[in-house]
Amino acid sequence: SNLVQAFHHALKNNELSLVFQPQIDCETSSITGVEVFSRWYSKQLNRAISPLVFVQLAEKHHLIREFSIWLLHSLFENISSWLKSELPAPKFAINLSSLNLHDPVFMKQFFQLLKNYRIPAEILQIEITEHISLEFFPEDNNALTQLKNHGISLAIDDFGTGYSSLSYLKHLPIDTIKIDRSFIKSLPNSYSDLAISKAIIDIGREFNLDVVAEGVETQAQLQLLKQHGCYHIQGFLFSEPLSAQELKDFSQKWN
Ligand code: G
Ligand code: G
Ligand code: MN
Ligand code: NA
Repeated sequence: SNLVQAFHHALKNNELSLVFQPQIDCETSSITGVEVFSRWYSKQLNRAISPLVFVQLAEKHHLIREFSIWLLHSLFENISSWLKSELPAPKFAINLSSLNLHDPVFMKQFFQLLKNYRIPAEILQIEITEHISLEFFPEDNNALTQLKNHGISLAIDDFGTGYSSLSYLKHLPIDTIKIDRSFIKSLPNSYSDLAISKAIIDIGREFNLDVVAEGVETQAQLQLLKQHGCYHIQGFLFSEPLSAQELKDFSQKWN
């Protein structure tokens, strides 16, 4: 289709870019991490296309390896430049497709790139969503264990929205869970969303996991989360996703 062709063109012609959303530690008032998102503005189509659309497209049309490799190159360039600056480096959290984790060629390239760019593995986190069934486990687990053994940390994105959250915790070497924006959105007014958010924070405490709240937009949400022991906050309240330069400026203000 038109869109597939345009995406192919985009991959070859540098139409994709990265943006970075800060994650703030409210206890120390510092940036502990950033989540990396991709952006695509197509010159041919004369509009921006959401990653929700083009990631699915890439998955469907066997372009997901090429896309995620592009992402790694672009990210590692950014990280290299960051490490040369005086600024303390945050953790960079990447969204990978589960197809990438099933792709041994991709995994091999990933570790090769890490080495070539001399990126310290500890600076990376991989976000996996739990919208994939547990049947994928034996294999996934393998890729995830490899990542973990290299020193890369693992986060479960959209925690609580899939159908196997607790099994994930039991079976995978997870470091971080992210409270999905859908549970934060109606705080502080929704009793059930508050109950769920509190339960997730408690699970984090029991399993000794880092808990990051996503999509925090208001002071009232922030206060409530802090009150219940969640101090790692990602959302428009602090910042929307930023360009690399904007992130450096933002970081300068916070450190
Ligand atoms: O900010 P936003 O509209 O970018 O993100 C929409 C969705 O697209 C989110 O669920 C996010 O996880 C996903 N997404 C954004 N960038 C990437 C990416 O680089 N890779 C993958 N796999 N998903 C992404
Ligand atoms: O990877 P994930 O599905 O969690 O992606 C999070 C999505 O939420 C991205 O599209 C990101 O741009 C968006 N987002 C991040 N913070 C906020 C926020 O505070 N409010 C809203 N409405 N969206 C947010
Ligand atoms: Mn994410
Ligand atoms: Na999420």
